[in-house]
Amino acid sequence: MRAFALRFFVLPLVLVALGACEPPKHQEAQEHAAAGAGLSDRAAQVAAERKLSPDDVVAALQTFMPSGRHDDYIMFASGGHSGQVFVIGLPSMRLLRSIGVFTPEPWQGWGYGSEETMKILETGSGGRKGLSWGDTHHPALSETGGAYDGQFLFINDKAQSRVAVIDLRDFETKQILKNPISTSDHGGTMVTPDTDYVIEGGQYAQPLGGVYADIKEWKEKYRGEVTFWKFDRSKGRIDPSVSFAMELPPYDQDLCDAGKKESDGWVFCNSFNTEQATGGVEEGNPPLESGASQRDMDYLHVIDLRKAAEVAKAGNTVKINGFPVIALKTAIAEKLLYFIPEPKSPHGVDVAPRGDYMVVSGKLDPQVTVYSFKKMQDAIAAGKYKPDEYGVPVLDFDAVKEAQVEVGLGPLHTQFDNNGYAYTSLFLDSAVARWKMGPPYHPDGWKLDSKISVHYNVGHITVAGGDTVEPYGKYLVALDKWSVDRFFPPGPLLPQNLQLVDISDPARPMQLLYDMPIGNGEPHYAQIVKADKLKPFKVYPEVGWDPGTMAPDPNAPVAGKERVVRNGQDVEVFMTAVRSHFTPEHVRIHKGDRVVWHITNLERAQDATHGFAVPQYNINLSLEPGETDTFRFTADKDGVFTWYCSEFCSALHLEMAGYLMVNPENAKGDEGQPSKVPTEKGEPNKKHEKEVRADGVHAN
Ligand code: RUQ
Ligand code: CUA
Repeated sequence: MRAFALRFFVLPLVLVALGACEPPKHQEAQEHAAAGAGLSDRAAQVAAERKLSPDDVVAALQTFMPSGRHDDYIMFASGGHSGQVFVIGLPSMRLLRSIGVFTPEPWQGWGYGSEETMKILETGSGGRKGLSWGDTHHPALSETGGAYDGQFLFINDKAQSRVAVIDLRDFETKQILKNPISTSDHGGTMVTPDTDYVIEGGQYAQPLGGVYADIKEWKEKYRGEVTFWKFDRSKGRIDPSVSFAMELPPYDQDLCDAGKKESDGWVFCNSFNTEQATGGVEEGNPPLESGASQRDMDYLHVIDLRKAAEVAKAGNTVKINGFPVIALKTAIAEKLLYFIPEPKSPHGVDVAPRGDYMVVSGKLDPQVTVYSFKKMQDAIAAGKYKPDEYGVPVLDFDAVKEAQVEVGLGPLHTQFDNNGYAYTSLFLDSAVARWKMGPPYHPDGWKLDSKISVHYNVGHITVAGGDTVEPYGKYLVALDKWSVDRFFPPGPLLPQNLQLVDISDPARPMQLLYDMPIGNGEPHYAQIVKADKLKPFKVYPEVGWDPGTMAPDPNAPVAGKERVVRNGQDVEVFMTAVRSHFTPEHVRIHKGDRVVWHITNLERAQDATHGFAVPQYNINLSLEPGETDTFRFTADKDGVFTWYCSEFCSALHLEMAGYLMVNPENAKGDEGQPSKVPTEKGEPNKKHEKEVRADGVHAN
């Protein structure tokens, strides 16, 4: 390793001081060393004091960000059980944001009063009260032509079978959809190359539609499924009215991936329990995990999505909970679904950048299996298949297999770089294998190149752009489920570990650069996009902006027209916020009043966010510059509630407060308000009550 570090010409003085090398050989190196001479003594001293190896020093130099310098890459990582999405800069591995998605998040005012967010969370719960967590697995950036376009992000919740849409103009969740037919998902979210569809594959087979059937009726009544959500890019929402699902046999489906380029229009999903084991040791059955690992082969599901969409559009579906589902027998009759044997409890299926190969890893098989899309098509055309027990045509393994590469123990997930290499995580080995792709990527491929240890129990890995048609390469992040000895143990529950690995030059060994502990498990998958692909708002484009409609709110409170309007027991407050003042500062209401309260943040300066916290009413808003937000409550507790700005926005931030006085006596009509704040009588303004359909799509 030292020889490699030595080639790094910015370091010679450091390395000399470390006693690690001969003097720099090249003139160029000497000039660079001279440029850094002022710091080198001290740097060498620090390196020695901190017992840093030459590799450590290189890693530090590759990841350190001087204050104010921005990261080149942005990683969107699943927040696991937090139900959020983490936004992390690379190469520094600094956490930039946790986007509230399935779980309330108070700092962002996500689910703490803000009407928009409450409605998204409520409709996204599919009518179940009190669902306040999500198990996020797979973030998926929107794509155009198979490459990340930086516009939207999707993510699934395995626990409740849900899919969310995040708009990357403001990094806020805009929609959550409860899957109408399944109770758990896993093969989502993955997008088709132009984001026409967001794929959400199921996980554990169950009676579709959430109905009851005893597990003894498995073969008759339990089913798998995959849902194809149609994305309407112009609206920035999934449109459930043109989405559909496909019924699958009750083989627990696992991950999916969308075809691209030559395989565009096809979808590939794994399964891992073609044994149809159900567990039930207490009833004399084998335990689920061993029952599900009996067969040598499970099935890769190969789905003709384009044709399936036509079948769904023609109405050749059954309705389950009102949602169109292509029945299994229709899928077979219409030639929409094929199976391919895949070895031993597969987990990941990943489509190569040109769309020509599908790489599958069997957790209990030390090799990855590479299938050729062309061979699949040939086998389908030649009619070379036999039906499985549900009548699904099974293609011949040897006819469609391109290669198998022995990579190590417990292979899970594969990603690709820009040099024709593939990377596979090895859960049991706690390592990442780099292997060379075969033709047309490399004439002499399909072989293992090298491995790097990771710490520990790696699940997914992600390469920058590594699941697109044009991987950027350069960095790989291993998402490790265990960290064991890597960090100070904050009790018996340890952080998980995101490890940054340099893969920029296939001629150099992969090099570990950084360990990022993350105290919110389990990170599952992540995607890395170039930062310059993202064009987030600096402030909302206009004052009075409604992030729900991504347009100005016609009823937004306006400076100079702040007021409190009462109509019987209905009170509507129009408030503005600006450093360091809320207008009005006093609001007098009565117990039992129904209150609708709007606030506009008038600020135009970047980062001039105000909060709005009301004690006892569980309200905390985050009002970003220009934003208008609305909350509602019934005044069921009387007393005086000092609201305050919950962002330290200015020197007089603590003075940015006001008083909500809730009189215990019921309202008798118009109540006195401070004279500067006109009080009107009249109809409460209904227009702002944005209609939200049950599926979370705005009707207006
Ligand atoms: S996975 S267990 Cu993506 Cu490996 Cu969810
Ligand atoms: Cu506004 Cu603190």
